[in-house]
Amino acid sequence: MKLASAVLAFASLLSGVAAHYTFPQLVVGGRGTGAWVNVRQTNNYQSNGPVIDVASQDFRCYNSATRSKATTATVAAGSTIGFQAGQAVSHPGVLNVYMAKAPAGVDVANWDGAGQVWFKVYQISAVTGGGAISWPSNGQATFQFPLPSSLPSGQYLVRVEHIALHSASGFQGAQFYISCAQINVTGGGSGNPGPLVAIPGVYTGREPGIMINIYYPVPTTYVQPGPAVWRG
Ligand SMILES: *[C@@H]1O[C@H](CO)[C@@H](O)[C@H](O)[C@H]1NC(C)=O
Ligand SMILES: [Cu+2]
Repeated sequence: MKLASAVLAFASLLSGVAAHYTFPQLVVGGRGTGAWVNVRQTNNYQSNGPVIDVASQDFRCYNSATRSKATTATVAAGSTIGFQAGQAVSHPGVLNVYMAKAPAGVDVANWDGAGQVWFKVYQISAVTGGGAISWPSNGQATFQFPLPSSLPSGQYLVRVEHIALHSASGFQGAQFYISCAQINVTGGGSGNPGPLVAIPGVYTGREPGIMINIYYPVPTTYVQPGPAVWRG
């Protein structure tokens, strides 16, 4: 009996770990560019565990332990890029992608993304209605989105964030799965991306879309965390 419950507890621990995920690949031209090639290797590259504290420095690129840099991929403004997860996203939740332009004369490989410099370029929210809420990002492994053609040329960090909400009814219950890629945008325009936010800083952790019980009562609306998407 004791052994059986220990086995069960261990099995549920394993399934909990297996349910986690990372985003190790940038997608360019519809193809993954290899794990941790254009994406900075994150601290959780083996554990797949999430970030919980939205105020920590690791909330930006989650690489304080690896201190990793990546190779910078060259992509055209107006083209479609994306991220590929190591295994399909396996928690109900929502996705955001933020970008930040490295200051003039600074190689993005040597830049940490500090300051009020991030804008949102893509999101996948929840769908509500008919007494139900659904999570279109759940079960997907690849997330692709267009770069606006008016995006200025230059080097950028691109940060993906999946917010898992399966146990988010209390403060710091939401789980953030994060990584940052490096891109060099060519053929860009003269757009003015915004609104700009700092990361960390963009969230308190108490937003209605972050501290939320998704099961009961079933939410009738959902407020996507963060600023509006900049569409160029
Ligand atoms: C970015 O692209 C420009 C234009 O092709 C090129 O001159 C520059 O060397 C590239 N920089 C990096 C870091 O890839
Ligand atoms: Cu998990």
